[in-house]
Amino acid sequence: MGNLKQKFAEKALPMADEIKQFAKENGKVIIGNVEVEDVFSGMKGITGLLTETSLLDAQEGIRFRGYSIPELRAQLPKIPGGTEPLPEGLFYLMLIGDFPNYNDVLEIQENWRSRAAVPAHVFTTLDALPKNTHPMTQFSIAIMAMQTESVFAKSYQQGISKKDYWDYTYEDVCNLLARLPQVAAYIYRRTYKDGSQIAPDPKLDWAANFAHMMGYNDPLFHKMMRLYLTIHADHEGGNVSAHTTHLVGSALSDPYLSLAAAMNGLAGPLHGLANQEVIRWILEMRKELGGGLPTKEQIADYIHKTLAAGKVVPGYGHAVLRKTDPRFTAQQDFAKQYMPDDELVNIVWRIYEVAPPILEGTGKIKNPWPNVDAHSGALLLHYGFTEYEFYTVLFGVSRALGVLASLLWDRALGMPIERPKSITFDALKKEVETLKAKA
Ligand code: NMX
Ligand code: MLT
Repeated sequence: MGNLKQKFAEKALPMADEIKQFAKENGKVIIGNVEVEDVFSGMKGITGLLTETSLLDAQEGIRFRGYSIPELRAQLPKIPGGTEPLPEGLFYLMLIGDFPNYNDVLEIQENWRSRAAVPAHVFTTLDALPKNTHPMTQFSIAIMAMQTESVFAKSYQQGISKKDYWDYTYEDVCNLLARLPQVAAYIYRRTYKDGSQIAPDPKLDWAANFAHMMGYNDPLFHKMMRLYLTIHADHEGGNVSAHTTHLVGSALSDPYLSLAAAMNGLAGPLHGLANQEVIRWILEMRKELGGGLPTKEQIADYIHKTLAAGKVVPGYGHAVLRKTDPRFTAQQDFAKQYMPDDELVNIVWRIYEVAPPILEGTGKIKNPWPNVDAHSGALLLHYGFTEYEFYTVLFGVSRALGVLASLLWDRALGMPIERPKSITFDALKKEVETLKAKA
């Protein structure tokens, strides 16, 4: 058994027993109320999931195993002389709970390199799709095509014990993480670069190799990708992609089936697709205004126009956060260092000055502040990565780290099938009447 797998088993398996005991002793303790409004607001007020990999605070933002984004940037291992974290190290942190050292990260890189061969039929499947198929659709189809390789699905058919589910899941999770960059790069090159493919470079780390296979070899782009793939990895368990992975996985659907479902959720414009929508929105605004850096008044007018048309301002708002997303701030920090004069970056920063008071002024938007998607496209465009319909695939490759780590936790902790109660409107009205009469 590899080092990481062994360490994970030592960490997670005793916790499964602890959880059983905890649930037995505390199962009836009330930790929250369900209110009628929760039924109509996407269950946001209900705590109903256990997720170990990260925890979100509405004011402070995300913490991965207790560590904030600035702490990850400071403390996760980096390439020699590097300044941004290696996302492989974050995967270790999400599984083990402690920071890895550089050798731990090298070991993960070596392990994933040994698993990286993508079966040929995945490429054949992709080649059968029209080139104008949205990259997220291609990505999801490719993950489904890879499901032929599921160690979990094959082993389950042969008959395995519940206590070993996590072991086979681990194999699928690492195979997927090893292969996703090449699959994504293949989609990028077939869609936008006449299909000429670039072989992986075994000397490079996971993020840099991904960038290299897409055709980007600027060391600063590699640096940016390490940051990008770290900060998009996880956002506790209730967001659409994480929750979908958990929900589909709870039926013992294997990691391929679960991740493909999650990517379909990430492809929605209110979730991960917002990163493409932000750039589309900014480029349309700039075109309409004749190019250049718009004034604050022009941006304000464009925001009012967007709202008046009944559309959302992409990159702003959040289901949980009530402050500027620290993932936005991390990207802004990077941009201040490496591209302070970039025009598009300056538009993003100017929108940040103008949008919050306008959104707040509507009186209904709970969070007027920017989220992760408000900044990411401008960083990519700076390096000539113009194909914004691909941006959500980059988010997806990163998000796979978090949701697959969580799925592995689910298997190790023996989490059951998920099945929340639903109710008809009539039944809800009757229940409310009865409760009111009793009160
Ligand atoms: N622009 C315009 N209207 C908004 C925005 C926005 N950025 N954010 C929220 N609203 C509206 C929302 O549509 C709802 O309107 P209505 O009552 O007419 O249905 C109202 O404000 C209340 O919504 P909230 O409770 O503030 O937000 P909710 O939790 O429902 O939704 C988002 C959260 C993130 C879906 C929402 O803020 C949004 O649509 N933002 C724009 C899209 C976006 O950037 N998504 C990316 C999220 C991060 N990610 O990567 O997943
Ligand atoms: C995410 O990264 O998943 C988004 O910020 C959405 C969320 O947390 O609900």
